[in-house]
Amino acid sequence: MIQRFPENPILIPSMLKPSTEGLTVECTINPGVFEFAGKTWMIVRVAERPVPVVGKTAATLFDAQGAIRILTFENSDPDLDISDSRAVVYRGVTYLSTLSHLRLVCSDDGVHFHEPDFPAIVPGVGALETYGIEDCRVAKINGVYYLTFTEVSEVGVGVGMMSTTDWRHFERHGMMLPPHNKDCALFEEKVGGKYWCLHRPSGIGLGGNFIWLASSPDIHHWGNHVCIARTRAGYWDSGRIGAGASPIKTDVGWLLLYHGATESNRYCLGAILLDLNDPTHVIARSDKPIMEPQEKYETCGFFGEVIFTNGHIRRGDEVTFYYGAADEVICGARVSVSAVLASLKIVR
Ligand code: MAN
Repeated sequence: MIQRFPENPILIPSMLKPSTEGLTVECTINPGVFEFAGKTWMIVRVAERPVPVVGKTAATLFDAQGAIRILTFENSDPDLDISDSRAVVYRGVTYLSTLSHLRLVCSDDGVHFHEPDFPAIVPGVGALETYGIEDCRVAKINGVYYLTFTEVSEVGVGVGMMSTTDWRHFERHGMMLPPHNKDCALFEEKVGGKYWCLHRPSGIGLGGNFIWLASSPDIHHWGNHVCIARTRAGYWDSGRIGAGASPIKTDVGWLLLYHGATESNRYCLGAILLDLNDPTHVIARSDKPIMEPQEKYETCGFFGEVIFTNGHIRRGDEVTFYYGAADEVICGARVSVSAVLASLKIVR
């Protein structure tokens, strides 16, 4: 069903310069995707860390003044836990092993990307983004591009929003959904006179990592939250699920591509079909993944066995989607909307 680009991976860390001297680009992943000024653009999550030193582990963050601060730990220290490559845990406090910002790249053919000729770095700013910003979704609504992304800091992981019309000036709208929340995708048009978004709060104790839906009269104030999809024990999406990019409008409903992971963090892609007029109603869902980590660039890397999409371009029946592979590189693939729809199983 899925045609991966033969050129994969299409963006790798060595293709981008670090944002600051002394850092290396470790991962270029999870891009938001949009069309602007006749080109295809990706707003890429660029994860950086200090140039590694043998026997030591570093954690990187912004301080309150926005300057980069580096904490260094001895690998032999028994209080240090680096068993998950994405995190550095020291005496029970979790830091991230990399610090992410967002960066724009553009392309004439949707396959070969380069940095534009204007400053294209969107950094984390302020107290709620001291550990960086990640995994941006882009929705175009009435000529305005809305960016929803993960804001990370020591007080938690939440969803931030900004908007732009020219990709040079950004209006920051602050934290839209408080911790713990990520994977927020806006619908690109109103349904029933309201704005809608999918999001992924994490339950503590009761609940889990499920997909929720909310609505808003003005795109800034969100309410009427409902849980529309849960993880499924024994399935490929048993551990956590989260929305991809904006749902795709079809004649039979809103088609959402989503990621599902097992408890052991193997990330696959599936789809959910929502009612056109009442998106709180789930019509159908993938029983089996529509795509699994399979190529070497998906199974091996910074954090292997991961495919994660949050950006696509739709042309008629074809969706070209872009995805982070093994939390290290960006790849592209094409899929037919009708083939995905035909693969779904009706939910009773
Ligand atoms: C998880 C992973 C990391 C990410 C943090 C914070 O640990 O997805 O890549 O940096 O969450 O969002």
